[in-house]
Amino acid sequence: MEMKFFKYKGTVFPSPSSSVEDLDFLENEFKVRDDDVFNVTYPKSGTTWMLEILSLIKTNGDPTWSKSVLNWHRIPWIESKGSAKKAQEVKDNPRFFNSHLPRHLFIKSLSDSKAKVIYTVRDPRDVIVSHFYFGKISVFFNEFESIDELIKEFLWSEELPYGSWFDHVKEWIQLVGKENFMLNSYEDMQKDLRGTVIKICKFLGKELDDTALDSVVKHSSFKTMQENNMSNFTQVPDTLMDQKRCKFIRNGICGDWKNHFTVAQAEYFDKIYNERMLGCSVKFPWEEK
Ligand code: PPS
Repeated sequence: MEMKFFKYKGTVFPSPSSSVEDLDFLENEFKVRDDDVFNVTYPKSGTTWMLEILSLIKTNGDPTWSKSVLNWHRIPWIESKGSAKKAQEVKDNPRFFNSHLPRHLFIKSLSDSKAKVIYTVRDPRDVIVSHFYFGKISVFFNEFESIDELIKEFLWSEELPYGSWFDHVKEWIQLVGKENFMLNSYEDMQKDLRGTVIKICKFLGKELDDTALDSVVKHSSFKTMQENNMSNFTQVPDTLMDQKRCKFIRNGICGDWKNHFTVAQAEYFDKIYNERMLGCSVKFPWEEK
């Protein structure tokens, strides 16, 4: 029987989406180009949303591409099976990619390049809730019996796909301050999507007029994406993702954890979170009281 997960250098990855050979090629042989753009996240932090925004920025707000081509073909997950080898052949620049890889397993040639990285973070309590529901519908994550079980796993274990949230975030934010690195948050996107799109355009050196900006915002809204069959993963076979149980583009709010955590769970989470983030130089939106 095929294993659901495998390990690469100690980190867990879902077998249906990647392999040791793919990750090894990506880390050691893939050639980053200076004008590449990477949409990097810990899973369930807003990857697909950023993918949509980048697709729309690329087409100057024209939604034709987003409405006619599957999102993973528009902007592939670079660690997924065969993706890196295929990307080497791509002639067009700039290339856009998504990735959930932790920094220490990322493409080595990134360090010597001017390629841009947009790293999106999300309140880890909402990441837990989103992960909990995704585990019920997909083969990429395990299903947990209760939120309580997942909270403990999230806080203490290294065995979730793509590793620990704490390590992932702490490693990537070491690049804050570099001119080719942009730290973004799901919370900022919710608070001011237009402002975030403007920031992304500035970071990418791309100028969009007001009409184009309005179109990016409109076509990357929760409702539009939920209804867009090229963006909502309904084209993925049920055997991999069964959305009859729950939609991939599920709820899309900040603070959903308040509907799922008990007071005791929230207090326990805060305690361990504060311990594990001690000394972290970045203040995140969800830490503001
Ligand atoms: S994955 O599987 O790691 O690629 O998932 P990811 O795309 O990172 O995260 C999925 C969550 O993002 C929400 N989402 C959105 N929220 C607001 N607006 C838009 N347009 C949007 N698109 C996706 C999605 O609903 C998942 O969050 P939850 O909390 O489960 O709803």
